[in-house]
Amino acid sequence: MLGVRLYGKYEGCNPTGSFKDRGMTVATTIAKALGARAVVVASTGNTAASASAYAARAGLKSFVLVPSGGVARGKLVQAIAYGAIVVEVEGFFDDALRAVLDAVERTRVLYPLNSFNPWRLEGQKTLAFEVVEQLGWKVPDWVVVPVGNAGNIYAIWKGFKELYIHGLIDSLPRMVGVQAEGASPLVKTWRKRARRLLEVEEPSTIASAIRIGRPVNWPKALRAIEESRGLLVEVSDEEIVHAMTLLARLEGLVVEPASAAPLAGAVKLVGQGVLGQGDVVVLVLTGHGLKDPDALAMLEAKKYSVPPREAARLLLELARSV
Ligand code: AN7
Repeated sequence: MLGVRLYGKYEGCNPTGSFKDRGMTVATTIAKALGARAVVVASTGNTAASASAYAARAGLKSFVLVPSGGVARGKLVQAIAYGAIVVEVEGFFDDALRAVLDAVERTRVLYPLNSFNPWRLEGQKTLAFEVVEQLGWKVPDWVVVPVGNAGNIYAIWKGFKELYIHGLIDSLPRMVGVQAEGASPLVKTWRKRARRLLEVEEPSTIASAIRIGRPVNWPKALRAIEESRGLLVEVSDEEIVHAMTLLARLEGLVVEPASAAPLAGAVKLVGQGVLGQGDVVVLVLTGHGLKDPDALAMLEAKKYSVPPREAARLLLELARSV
C-alpha cells in the first residue's frame, strides 16, 4: 500500500508486554549483584510494570513514581499486581523523574532503574540483534522508533553499531524517531539545531507512554539521529489512532498509542518522499495494546446490542452485506 517493505518488530510478547523487559532483566540482575534491596523508577507506566515484575522475581522491593492520572490502566494494575509501592505524583512524568533523581542522590538504599542506568540500554540494544537475525541477516534501510525519554532509539542504534563494528553486518540503518505533536521536545530541538533541549512544559498526547517534556537521554538520541543520518518527525493524536486502527484491522496487532506512532510517522514520511520505493522499513511496536484499554476503546466500534431472541435475525441481516 505504501510502496515500502514494511515490517513490525512487535514487543508486546515480552513478559510484561513491552520492550522495557529487555533492559530490565539486565539492570535488575546488576542491582541484585550489587546487593541492592530496593529499586526505584519514575514511569509513564511500562517501566513501572517491568521494573516491578523483575524486582519481584529477584526478591527486591520496588518503588514506582507515576504521574497521577497519566498512566494507562493496564500498566498501573500490573505494577500493583507485582507488588510495587506506587507513588502517584501530582504532575508530569518529568516531575516524577526529578524526584527519583533527587532521592537516589541522597540514599544508597534505592537503586534506580530509569534509562539513565546504562545497563537498561545494554539490554535494549538486543532488539537490533533480533531484527537483523529475523530479516535473515539483512539490514533494514530505516528503523522507526517512538521516542519518549529517548533511551530506546539510542540503545537500538548502539546494537546496530556493535554488529557493524564486529563485522557481522556491512551497512547501517537510518534511525527515525517519532514523537507526538503535543510532546515533541526532541523534534523541536533537532529542527532548530538547538544546543539546549527545548523543553515542553505541559506535554499532552493520547500516547501517555511518551507524554514526556524533558527526555533525559536527549543528547544520546540526537547522536543516534546524527550518526545514522536519520531524522525526527512528529505525528498528531488523530494520526496515531488511525495507525492503531490499521495495525489492528490489517495485521491483527493491537498496540498502545505510543507504539502506533512509528506507523503514523512512516506514512507521513512516505507522503513526503523521504522513504523510497522498496525501502525496507522496520517499525518498532513497543508495547501491547491491552495495556491501554481506554485508548483501544477510541477505535471506531461496530457493535450492536439485542435481546436474545433477536440475535439470530440481526446476524442474518448483517450477513447480507458480506
Ligand atoms: C510503549 O515507561 O518512559 O524513548 O516510563 O512505554 O526509550 O523512553 C516509556 C516509554 C515508547 C519511549 N513506547 O521509549 C516509561 C517510559 C512505549 C513506551 C516509549 C515508551 P524511550
